[in-house]
Amino acid sequence: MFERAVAGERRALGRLLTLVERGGPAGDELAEIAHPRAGHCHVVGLTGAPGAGKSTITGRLAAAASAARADDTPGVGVVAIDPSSPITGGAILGDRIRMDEVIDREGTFVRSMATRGSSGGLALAVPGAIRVLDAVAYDPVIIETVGVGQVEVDIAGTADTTVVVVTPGWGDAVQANKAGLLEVADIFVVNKAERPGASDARRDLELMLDLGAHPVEGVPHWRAPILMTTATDGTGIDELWNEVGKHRTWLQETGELENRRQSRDRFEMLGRVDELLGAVGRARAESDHGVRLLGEVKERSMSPAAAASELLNDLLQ
Ligand SMILES: Nc1nc2c(ncn2[C@@H]2O[C@H](COP(=O)(O)OP(=O)(O)OP(=O)(O)O)[C@@H](O)[C@H]2O)c(=O)[nH]1
Ligand SMILES: [Mg+2]
Repeated sequence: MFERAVAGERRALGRLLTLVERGGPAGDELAEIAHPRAGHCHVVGLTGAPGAGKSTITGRLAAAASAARADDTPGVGVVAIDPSSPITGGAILGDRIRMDEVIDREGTFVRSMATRGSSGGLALAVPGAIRVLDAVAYDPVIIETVGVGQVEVDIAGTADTTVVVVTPGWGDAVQANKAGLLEVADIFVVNKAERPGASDARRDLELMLDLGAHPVEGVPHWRAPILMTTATDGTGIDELWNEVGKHRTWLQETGELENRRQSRDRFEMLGRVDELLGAVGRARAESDHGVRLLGEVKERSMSPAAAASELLNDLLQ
């Protein structure tokens, strides 16, 4: 199936991404196959408040990127993380429709992933999806997440280039700051820039950047540029794409790219460690030993923390 996806079969690629989402042995086997062939694509994370225009921007960016692609490459991969539950799955469809209006179908592969309340699953599924798209030569890969929870911010923050989208209006920039988005932003976009208050939003961001900027000597510093876009009609999208390219070059020239990739690998490996250790712990909690320890906690002769250490004692040496 992997070879068929490499040969350009979109259905095969879709099925591979389903395997990634499901996890388990097939997902792991796929990672073994894909990992040696990955590592080439530029990962762009796009994040911001609900309704800021992320999907519209993503569609436009993907169109700009796929127009610039070489003939022998498949184009742009898009992973849209949908924070809604599977029950209210309508939002996934909504994303599709908004993106479909602007997307170049030939040169773009769009995949929605639902969080389904399992942040751990998502933290593993996203790097897995990037790896597969990368291995079958999609470049760039754009990840859209709603920047509301820590996991979403973490995911956006593991991209090579993170774009934070805000809109004009009271406090949007301040909210982005509170959510920890300012620190992870490589590029800011004030979208819906045709609306009143757009230049105020830009000024707020400039101020916050000034306050937060502490360039350290000897450490490469990138000051996040602030771009104005009207995604609905495409204004400013070429400039945004251009800025993503500049950031990519900067990452390569300063060695920051290597650093980021390493932290992405680390993020994924540690996510896996959590998962594996958690599984071991849960299995042991069901054993006689685990039940006995839980009894001690109930009798208050042992704290839950001490019981957990005891349960994993041999692993913690
Ligand atoms: N006026 C105006 N509306 C815009 C602009 N960009 C997007 N919109 C509209 O804003 C709404 C939300 O756009 P989306 O692209 O779905 O925003 P999103 O951030 O992906 O939304 P979620 O994924 O639901 O968080 C849609 O109705 C868009 O048409 C813009 O530049 N100006
Ligand atoms: Mg969206």
